[in-house]
Amino acid sequence: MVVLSHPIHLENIAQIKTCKPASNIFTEIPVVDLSHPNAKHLIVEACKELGFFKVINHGVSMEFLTKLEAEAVKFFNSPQQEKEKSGPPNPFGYGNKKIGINGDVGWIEYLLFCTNPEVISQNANAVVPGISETLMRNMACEVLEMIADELGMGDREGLSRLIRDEKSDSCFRLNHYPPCPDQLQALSGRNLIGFGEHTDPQIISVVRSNNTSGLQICLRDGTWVSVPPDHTSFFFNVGDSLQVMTNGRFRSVKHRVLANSLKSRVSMIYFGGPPLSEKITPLSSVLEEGEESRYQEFTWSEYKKSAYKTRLGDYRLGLFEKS
Ligand code: GA4
Repeated sequence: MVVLSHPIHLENIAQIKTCKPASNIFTEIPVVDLSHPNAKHLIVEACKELGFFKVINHGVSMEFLTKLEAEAVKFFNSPQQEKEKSGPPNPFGYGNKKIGINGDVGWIEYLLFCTNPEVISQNANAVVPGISETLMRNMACEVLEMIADELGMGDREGLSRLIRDEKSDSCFRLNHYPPCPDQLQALSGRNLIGFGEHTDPQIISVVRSNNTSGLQICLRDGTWVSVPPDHTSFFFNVGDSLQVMTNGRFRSVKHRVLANSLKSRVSMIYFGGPPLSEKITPLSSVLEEGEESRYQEFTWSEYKKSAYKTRLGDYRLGLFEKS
């Protein structure tokens, strides 16, 4: 268990939404063994059905993952004033409870940074030694290459190139969800929302967390289910851009995080985004003859600008759907 020695203060707690403690544990998360010959097929099936899957046999040692986690814990354990030096997040930097700029709040503190060298100067302070996005970007590329293969794109690197590109607009975040305060749990029997429901705007996201539960995904029928944590694996979710690139065949999964009543949750996430000027439009290899795009054409820059004007739970793709 991760022990963080600086509990977060209780101010503004009333603004944070609550939710019944997780009960619906989902045992059917698709598990993809990256070394298995059938992996690419399983990935594509999971992207269509759930927009979410877990990757095992990824080749990253537990020793390395433990080291990364320790760096993140060290950062969150440092004095509040030190952390604040990397904030506020506009949009990159250290944030505490406030998410985005449109009024969302959660039981969370985080560090958000951009991985594009052209933007890095804007968040020079927001760097944790030893933490780099390379590992998770490489894994995202491997998975995108399998997807491209399975979708018959011809060019195996057609998708991964978008996030390998030096102009790729990807970002990385470290999250710390402190335990839900006893007072609140006892009074209402409810958990605080750590990160409210949302979909990720980018192409694909890779998540690694410690062994604390909290992540939930929304199934097709609208049921919220809890994802059993697994600190040895990586979880992947489809983002809005990949949903558009597959003309709605892949599902950008709605997800959220509930605070755990007993333990801290620490996670790190890589959000693979394309260059700003990239047109987000359905891949010709997925379209059937005569099939039209369900979305108006837009660039990643246009989508991102529009996304940053929304609240977390808004349906961001709605503005770009053809009527
Ligand atoms: C959700 C996915 C990523 O965490 C993120 C988030 C971003 C932020 O935290 O600043 C956003 C959110 C995310 C979507 C809508 C806007 C922007 C907060 C928010 C209310 C870094 C991202 O790219 O989009």
